[in-house]
Amino acid sequence: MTGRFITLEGGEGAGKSTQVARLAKRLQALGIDAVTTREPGGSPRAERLRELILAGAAKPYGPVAEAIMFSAARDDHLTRVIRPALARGAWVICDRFADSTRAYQGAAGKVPADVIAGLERVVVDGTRPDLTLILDLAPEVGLARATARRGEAGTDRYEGEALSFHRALRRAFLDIARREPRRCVVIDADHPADRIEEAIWRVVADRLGLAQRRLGAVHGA
Ligand code: Z5A
Repeated sequence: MTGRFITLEGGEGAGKSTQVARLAKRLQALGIDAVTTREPGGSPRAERLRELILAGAAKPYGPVAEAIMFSAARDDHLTRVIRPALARGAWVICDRFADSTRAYQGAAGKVPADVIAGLERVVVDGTRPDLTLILDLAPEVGLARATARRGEAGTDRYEGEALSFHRALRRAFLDIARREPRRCVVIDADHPADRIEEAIWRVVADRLGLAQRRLGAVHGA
């Protein structure tokens, strides 16, 4: 028995965490065992690495070392959480995954593509997402949302990067979607959350064959 693996990707404040929770709720309403998780983090050891990375502890070592640290966290997360959940038939919905390494450390951070691909080959191996939803939003809008939510707290490692970095990220995610259309779907994230939720639900139902599972049940039909 194997479950389904769905990842959500995109820039800061695109609404990934919001939509991960909403998608899980709708799947659970259909009786599906839906597990939500995130990267970096998702397992106790990976969460410890998350704290270090987002506090900027890896930054002085350079982008290659950061890519290795994200990959180390991913390795533990895959081993302890994602693969066991998929093996028991659960649907795993993950807030960021390997595409974030490609975009942040690869395209925007200038780590060579063959290094990123090598790390992915070793760590991700066969556990590739069945579906990746790329929430696309102008970085100015996403950063404003992230700033409004943060209030007085300081920026983390990546929120403090220049706008040009965030624009490069957006291009990188769109490029990934263009190269892998069977896995990736771009969702316009410049809409109210309810509308994005509906768009995501249509894609999930269509791509992962939910029609047979009484799609109407979530609306009480
Ligand atoms: N990173 C990396 O470099 N390499 C890697 O391999 C991986 C990650 C895996 C993780 O930080 C950082 O690690 C990330 C990339 C890097 N960079 N940063 N910073 P994180 O998990 O703390 O941050 P994030 O992933 O960017 O998430 P976020 O900023 O929390 O954004 P979000 O999850 O996409 O959005 P949200 O939390 O759902 O919503 C943000 C706010 O907007 C919130 O107040 C919502 O209520 C609001 N919101 C949500 N949707 C809407 C709509 N539709 N309209 C208006 N307002 C909305």
